[in-house]
This record gives sequence, C-alpha cells and structure tokens, in this order.
Amino acid sequence: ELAYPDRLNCVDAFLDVHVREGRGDRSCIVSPSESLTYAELQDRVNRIANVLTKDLGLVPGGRVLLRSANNPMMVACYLAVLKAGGVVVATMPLLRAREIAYPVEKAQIALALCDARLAEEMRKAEPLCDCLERVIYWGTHDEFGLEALMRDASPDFEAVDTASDDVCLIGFTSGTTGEPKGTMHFHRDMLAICDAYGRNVLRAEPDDRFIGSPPLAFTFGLGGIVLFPLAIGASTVLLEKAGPNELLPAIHEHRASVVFTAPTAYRAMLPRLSEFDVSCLRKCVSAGEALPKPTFDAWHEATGLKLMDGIGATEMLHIFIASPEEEIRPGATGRPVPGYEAKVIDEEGRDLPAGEIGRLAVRGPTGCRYLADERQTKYVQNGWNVTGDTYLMDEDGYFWYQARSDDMIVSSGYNIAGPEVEAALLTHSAVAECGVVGVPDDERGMIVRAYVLLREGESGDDAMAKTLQDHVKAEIAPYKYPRSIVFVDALPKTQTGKLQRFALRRQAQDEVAAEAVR
Ligand code: 3UK
Repeated sequence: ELAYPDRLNCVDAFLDVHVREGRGDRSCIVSPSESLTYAELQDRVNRIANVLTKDLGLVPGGRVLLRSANNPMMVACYLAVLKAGGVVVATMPLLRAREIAYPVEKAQIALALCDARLAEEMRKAEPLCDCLERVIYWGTHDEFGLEALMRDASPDFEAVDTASDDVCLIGFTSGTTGEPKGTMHFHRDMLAICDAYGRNVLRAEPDDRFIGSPPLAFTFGLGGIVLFPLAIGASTVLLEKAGPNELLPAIHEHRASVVFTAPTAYRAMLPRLSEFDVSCLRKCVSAGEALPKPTFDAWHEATGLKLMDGIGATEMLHIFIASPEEEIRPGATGRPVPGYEAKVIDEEGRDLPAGEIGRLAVRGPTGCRYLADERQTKYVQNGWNVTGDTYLMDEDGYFWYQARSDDMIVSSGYNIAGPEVEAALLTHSAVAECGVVGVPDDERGMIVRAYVLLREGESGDDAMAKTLQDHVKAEIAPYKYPRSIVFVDALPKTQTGKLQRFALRRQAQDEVAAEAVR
C-alpha cells in the first residue's frame, strides 16, 4: 500500500518541496529564541550540509552524533545530515559520558555535532570514544564553531541521491538490560510514518501548529514535532524545557493545535488548565506509556478533546496501534495503524485468539532491524517484532494494554532499566546489594524504587537515601534515579544466587497497597 521510488532522499518531502512549490515563506519552526520559515530552514540546512561534506569529510552512510535539547539548530543539523546522505544518531541531552560513549562506539561514529551548552559531558565522553574524530559545537563564538563554518558555506546544496532503503537514522532503545539496541531506519521509513499514522490517524492540516515535550532523540518526538508537521507544511513549536509547567503556557502563548506528550504530562497539566486559554487545541496525542482511562476521561471532561492514545516503539520508529478520534475506545490503545499488523502471541510464538492475554507482536513497513545485535533473532521472528508488552485484543480488533512483560520501568514516559540503576547504586561504597523495580504511582505511572542492603556499620536513614539518590544522578542520567529507597536486611534470591525481581515487584505492590490503606 505504501510504495516509494527506489531513489529517495526524505528531506525533499520535509523541506525542499515546500520551498520549490512556493511555500517557503510559511512559518516552519517557532522557538523562544528564534523562528524560521521553510526557506530560512532550507538555507541553514544547505549550509550545514556543505560544511559536513566539504569541511568535515562526511560521506554517504557516515554516521553523525547529534547532541542537543529541542531547538531549531538541532532540526537543521538533523535534516542536513540526512540531506548529505549521512546517518543520524541522536542522544538524549541528559546522558552522562559513559552513556554517550556506548552508542558512539556501537555505531562507530567519527563526527559529532553538539550544542555548546552540552560541551562538558561531551568532553568527558571523548576520551572514552576511540572512533570519534571530531566534535563541532554550535552556540560558540570561536572560529571553529559551526556558525563560523556556515558563514563561509554556500546556501545551495543538492540532496545526495540516496536509495529509499538507505539507513538514515539509528535510534537507540533505552535497553531492558541497560545495554541499548540500535534500531535502523531508512529514508522511506521517515515518509512511511507520515503516510501511515499522520495521514490516516492524526489527520492534521497545514495550518495546524504542533507542540510537544519528547526530545527529538526519542523517535516519538522526532515524528510528532518534526516529521509530521513538516510533511504537511505546518509549523512546530520547539521548547528546550518542556515539562508540564512550560508546556501549558506555551500552548496558550503559541496557539498550538496539536500536542504530543506522555500521559504523565496530561495528568500534570489538568489542575492548571483553567488558568490558560487552550481553546486552540485540536488534537492531543498520548504515547510512551499506557494511558489510563481516568486520564482520558478527565482530559475529555476538561477540554472536550479525546486524548489520542497510541503505542509506538523505537524499533518501529513511531506509533503502530492507535485510533482516529471517532473510533477511539477509552481505555484501549486502539487498532493497528493502516499498513501495520498486530497480534497477541503466547510464549511459544503461537497466535492467541481474541480475549486472551499474551505478548504483543507487530509487523509493518518501518521495522525492525537492529544494528549488529544477536538479539535480532530473539525479538524479530518471521518479520514480526515481538514487543516487551502484554496485551489483549478484543473481538473488534482493539488492543488493550496489560503490562510490560520484562523488567523495564516506564516512569513519566521514560524507559528506565532496573539493572542499570542497580549498577549505579552498587558503585557507592555503602551499598552491599540492591534490587530496583518499578512501583505504581498515580502521577508518573511508575516510579523507580530501590531495595538496598547496606554494608555493615552504615545506617539506612533519610540522609543515606538522599546520598544514594544524588550518587545515582551523578552516575547516570538524572531522571533514572530511584525516587523511593527502602532499606532491607535481605533480598530475595534464586538458588543460583540471582535476584528475583518478580518477588521484589510483588513486595513493592503490597507495600503500596498497604500505604494506600493507611
Ligand atoms: C511502551 C506504551 C502502553 C511500551 C515510542 C511513540 O515509547 C516509544 O518507544 P520506546 O522504544 O518504548 C516502547 C515501549 O513503550 N509504550 C509506548 N506507548 C505506549 N505502552 N501504551 C502506549 N500508548 O512498553 C512499548 O513497548 O521508548 C512511542 C512513538 C515512538 C516511540 N519510540
């Protein structure tokens, strides 16, 4: 159904076509610091593409690390790499040096473009990355900064003639075991999500103004607040800081009509909705974690709008189960997006009938290819991507989320791997053993709880909890820190000495239930 020509550089559809067809003066990117029309963005993209290919030696297929919060330069660099036939590897702005080094080494990246405000951690990462040859910063005033190079570059650049199935993006998952998987996506995938989800489910218009919170390094953000708007010549608001406290006033101020954010953010915005004029809103997309029906109902009550739930994954690039507004069933994620197929399978991979709970598998035009990873054969079977989610499909083909089937903790839309937090805790001298699980939380969906067994002589008090939390924040991305710490005398172990996270989760649930009764 989705057919694309053999030769295709996706930047044409997101940028050049609009300028060519007389839409160059339309507003494209709006941000607190600067705003760009399509023609202005094209000028910037072309200059950067010239810098990349002529000054920095980027060749087609070359991989470029991008590090930035959501801002116009980030988008310009992103599109420039694609237009030059390169491959983008974008990373979450808050990552620490070791977390930056992993994708750099895994994807053998030689060149990085980085917002100067993130220079400190980038400089710490450099010695850990043997393959990395050059880091170019923007937002500096020195003569080797990106803007200086751009000034001397031509504003004309012809898109590199890539194949539609040339890789253009390697998205790293947050990783169930703490070791992320690189997922590869093609030029045509970037268009396919706009045709499949954008056109059939979202159905936004050129006069819509998009806004949202997810980082562009997360494909939820890339699709939601860059690719979907640019594919239809609409405008998008980029915020570097986009917590609920920033998002709500920005919707009001910029008269945004299409929002992409996580259920947590919708819940957090609810109490303050009446302080702002959000009559501009037309469509609100929720993804990243399960959308509870009470959140759907409360948002509907307050705004008259139906939250558009959708499950997506880095592996599949974007949302593959969702429903257009008139087909929404509150509480269900939706039905497969046209072009995708989904089913529920048992542990042996056999199809389960409607009404039975099992693991969600999905197949479609945009996934799933891992970058040199033996887990490919585990998670991709006969072309089906086996997700880590348990689901139920009803008689009408609607999919109902049940739970994560593995150890991943989804908190405020971020995926946090328990073992990674454990590893960070264990680097503190006071910690003997620990186990990290997610516990249900009204506000964040889940929060990270650490069960900690201290070394002898250490005391498990509030000061120690704070010390350990600060320690984790310094070791790994701060959002992964355990918001709850429980000191214990022993941890549940199997006979072979392995930690039983299942038992910890059950214990945590009992504790939360007991707290609720109190
Ligand atoms: C969970 C959901 C229930 C689910 C993503 C939209 O989240 C995205 O990608 P990730 O690779 O995580 C994938 C996992 O997140 N999840 C996402 N959406 C929902 N669970 N209901 C939902 N609506 O466990 C899934 O396996 O970080 C979301 C678009 C692009 C994305 N990459």
